[in-house]
Amino acid sequence: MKKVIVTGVTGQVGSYMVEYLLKNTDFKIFGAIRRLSVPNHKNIKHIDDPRFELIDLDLTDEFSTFSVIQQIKPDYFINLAANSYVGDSWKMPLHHFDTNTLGVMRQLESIRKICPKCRYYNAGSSEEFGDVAYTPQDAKHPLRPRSPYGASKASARQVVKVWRDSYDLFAIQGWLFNHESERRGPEFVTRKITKKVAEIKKAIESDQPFEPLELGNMESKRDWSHAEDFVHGIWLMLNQESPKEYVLASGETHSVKEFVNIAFKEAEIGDQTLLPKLWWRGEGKELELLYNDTVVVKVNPKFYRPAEVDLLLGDPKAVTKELKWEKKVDFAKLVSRMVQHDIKEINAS
Ligand code: F7E
Repeated sequence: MKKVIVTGVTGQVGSYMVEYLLKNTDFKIFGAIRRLSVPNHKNIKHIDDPRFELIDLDLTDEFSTFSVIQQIKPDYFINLAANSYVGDSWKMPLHHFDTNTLGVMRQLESIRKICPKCRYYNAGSSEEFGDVAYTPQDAKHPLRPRSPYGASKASARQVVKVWRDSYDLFAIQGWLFNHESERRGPEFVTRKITKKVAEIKKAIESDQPFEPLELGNMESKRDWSHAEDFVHGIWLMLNQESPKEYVLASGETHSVKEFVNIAFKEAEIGDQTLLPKLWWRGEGKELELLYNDTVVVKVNPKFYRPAEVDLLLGDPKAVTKELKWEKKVDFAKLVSRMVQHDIKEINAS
């Protein structure tokens, strides 16, 4: 039986990857988790299959990386674990590099010594493109990161390339543009919005007071997909004849403000034209969204970043043409799924 190690299985992409592999292969899947004092297994607790086993692996620990790879000798290694919150990367840049860059080097060093035939994927990021030189961004776009997180992923890309070229490994780092879901962590803007929209809806309906949603830069634009669509793309990349890196993206870009608009609409809170009315006032750091006369969204400058990536729009043409990958969930459907999930969750609590 072939063996796959997937890191980051408690996260959204990792948990979807495990479900995908259980459904589409007959391989044994080892889900690597990092020991936490308060474990968070919410995204994987429903997975009950003898072909799925949890193992301990900390990306910052060379010894645990080496011994896990030596013990399992995997056929595939899918590295979806990372320190992934861009906003925090200015606060702990060294930790981002240790996990996201050196962590990759630790894995590749072990793989080349123990099981050089193992196929390796590391999650790349559109944050590597950063201060973009042209739009849409494809695999030829230069690396111009704007955050320590982006720099850590761009450096990991060079590590993957050097190990691939030097030791003839099947090692790739495909680019993932933003990917969201009902399993997304609440620190990321999409889930922060959908959770709060559900909370505001409940408060309005039960005539209770509520605090407004506080956001940073609402003008920034992102190319958002559903995380579940990307796991298929990652698997296609890993199973090509020779290692080639692709961009996975929806090919649409929307501002944070647009996301907010659609989320409120999906929750049926107010309307842009009818009463009760939902309307925008001001701009930049003064921008706010009102429901009749009540502020429901406002800016808190603490959520602005020291340097922003203003616009990201990925070009998925190559992966669509060469690997036949296609997205199934578009932007409207993504927002709808997340909002409806959070309304259900808050009503059940
Ligand atoms: O921010 C703006 C923020 O934190 C999106 C990670 O998965 O995707 C993700 O990185 C945008 C930014 O994701 C708030 O300034 C406004 O422009 O949801 P985010 P991200 O930084 O794009 C890439 C592909 C990755 O690789 C990363 O690991 O939204 N924004 N107001 C805000 N962002 C947050 N988090 N919170 C706010 O209040």
